[in-house]
Formats: sequence, C-alpha cells, structure tokens
Amino acid sequence: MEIKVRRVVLRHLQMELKSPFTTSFGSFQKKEFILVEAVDEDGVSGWGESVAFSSPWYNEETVKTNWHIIEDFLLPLLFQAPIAHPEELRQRFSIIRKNQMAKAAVEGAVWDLFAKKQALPLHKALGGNKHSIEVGVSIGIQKSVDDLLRIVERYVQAGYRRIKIKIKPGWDVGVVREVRRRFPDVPLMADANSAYSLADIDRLKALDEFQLMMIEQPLASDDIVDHAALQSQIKTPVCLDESICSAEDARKAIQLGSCRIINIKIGRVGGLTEAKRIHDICQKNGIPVWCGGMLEAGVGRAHNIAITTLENFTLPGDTAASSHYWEKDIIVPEVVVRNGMITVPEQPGIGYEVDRRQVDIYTSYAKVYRP
Ligand code: OSB
Ligand code: MG
Repeated sequence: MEIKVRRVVLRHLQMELKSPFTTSFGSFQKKEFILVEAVDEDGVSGWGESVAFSSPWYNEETVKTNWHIIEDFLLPLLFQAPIAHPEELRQRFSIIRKNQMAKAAVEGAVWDLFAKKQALPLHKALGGNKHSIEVGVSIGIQKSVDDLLRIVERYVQAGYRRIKIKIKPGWDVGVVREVRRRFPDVPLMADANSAYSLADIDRLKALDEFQLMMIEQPLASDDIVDHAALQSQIKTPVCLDESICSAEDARKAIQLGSCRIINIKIGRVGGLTEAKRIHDICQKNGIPVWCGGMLEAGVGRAHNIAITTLENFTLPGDTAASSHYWEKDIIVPEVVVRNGMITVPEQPGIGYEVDRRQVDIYTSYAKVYRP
C-alpha cells in the first residue's frame, strides 16, 4: 500500500508555558512552533511537530528556517512520488543538508499517516514493545536553591523516575550538593547545554562525588574529541545531546569514547527513522539511550512516547506530563504521568486525537500546499 499525500497544512502555533524554562543559554516563557498535517487521498491526516525554537540557541534551526525548508524544499520532494514506507523519506530528503528538525516534522506526519493506514499504533509500526514507559522531568535553572529544592520535592512526590537539573558555571557543584543532601537516593542527573570547556575540568570532576546518573552535554555542541578526553578523566557517565545529529555521529562518538549514554531527540536527528538507527547502533555497542524533550506540545510528545517503546530506551526520558508545561494541550486525552509512568496508547498512529478546536485557538497563521 502506497501513501499519496494530497495536501499538507502548515500551521504556526504559539503556546504559553506554565512557568518560564531557563537553561545556560537563557529563558523562555512562550513556545512558537510549526504543526505539519499531511492528508492522503482518503482524507486521513498524519501529524508532525517541528521542535525548532524561535532563536537558534540549541541548534542552528529556527521556526522560520524550518518553515522555509519545509515549504521550499521538503514538500516538493514529498509530493514528487508516492511513499511505500516512511523510511524512504530519509533517502529522499538526503539531498537537503542537515535541517534535521524540518525533516523530522514532515517525516513524523508521514509516519503517523502510515501507521494509521496500517491500523497500527505508531509504537508498533516502529517496532516498539512496551505498554508503559518510565519518565523523568527536566527542571530549569531557578532563582534560588530553595526554589529548586521545592520544585524537586514536588516532582519526587509526584513519582517521576529521575530528576534532571540544568547547570551552568556558578549554578553547579554547590547546587547539586544541596539537592543530593536533601534527596540522598533520588536518581539525579545534570544537563549543562554546552556551558563548559575542558578548562573547567576540576569543576566537572568535583561532580563525581554526587552519584549522578550522568552529566549531559557538558562541552561544545560540535566537539566529540574533547568529550572523549573528559569522559576518560571523570567517573560520571557523559551523555551526549546536542553533539549527536545522525547515526554516523553516534557511531563516531561511541568509537571515540565520547560518551556512555545518548539522549535521542527525534527532531535533532532528522526523524523517527534516524532515531531508530541510533537506537540500534547504541544497543549493539552497549550504550543505553533515553528520549530527550524540546518542550513539545501534544503531537511531538506522542511521537516521543512511541519511540521510547524501543527496547534500548532503558533510562527514563524527559517526556513529562502535558500539565507540566501547558494549561491546555492540543491532544485528547492529554499525556498523563502516574507514578512516573506513561501508559502507551494503543489507538492507530500517534494514539491521541488532535484537538482541532484547541489547535485553531493557538494558530497564528496557516498555509495549504498541494502537489
Ligand atoms: O537540553 O534537553 C535539553 C529543553 C529545551 C531545549 C533543550 C533541552 C530541554 C530540556 C527540557 O531539558 C526537556 C523537556 O522537558 O521537554
Ligand atoms: Mg540536553
């Protein structure tokens, strides 16, 4: 069975976060993003969500560059020929360099459509095999350590399976020490979003005493050489996020010894197909993976849940409950976390209904494309 995409709707949405999210790069309160709806000849809709942000602080993509790349390059390629399997798109899109988040948003819509046509939940279409997934939560930099401790307490009480805190120079060893003192047994990790260099090696070594599950992306986003040097000098496992944008990146980082864990984000690596390949490479090499987050709305969150059902996603990810981020999400039901677990939906495709009324409320503009 072939998929013939007859219409794509791009929508620009803006949603307000419940509380500002602060990393080593800065703070945001609003999230703007693109929703991709791909409709086939039978009128079935598949949904994808771009995880690019308004400004290029996390990687080089933005909402505007994604719109441009999707409109001017990816949709013409999508409309070029029918699709027998969504895995074909990786090859078809390969004539466009990088722009992984743009590619992932379009590919994600086709994966959802494909799964719906097969009457399979997306996680089954991907080869996943879990009925529920374990999740953690990522907590941004706060105004004070007391504020942070209160928030950690709230999420520990709620049952989240691990706590991740954001760190940066000046908000690191002292803060981790306080959190560890107050919560001696909680599975804890720290994410630096590239805020350090090898010159900070003593500071990073000092984190070894706190039994962190891992330290995420301490060094530059494009530097797997220095990460290898760092990993050889610290006990805490290094986890790469920003540095891994493809299966080839994963292979090289593993070969160099740059990390012991990899955070997989579907958007950062160009889609579900590439995410699966990274998962497989890591599994072969004994590297556990987990699913990162990009403050997604419901569609992106549903994709994250589906990929997390693959076997080697053995560590809790950043896929927190919808209500952690939003007053009202764009899917029904919203994503709920009970006792640190999300029940994987069994309905076809992403497994949640897109709430079109809610989507319209958040949409600032939209455009329809046809072959
Ligand atoms: O580095 O993992 C990250 C959010 C935005 C950009 C990058 C990151 C994050 C998070 C939060 O850590 C993940 C989430 O809750 O969606
Ligand atoms: Mg990260």
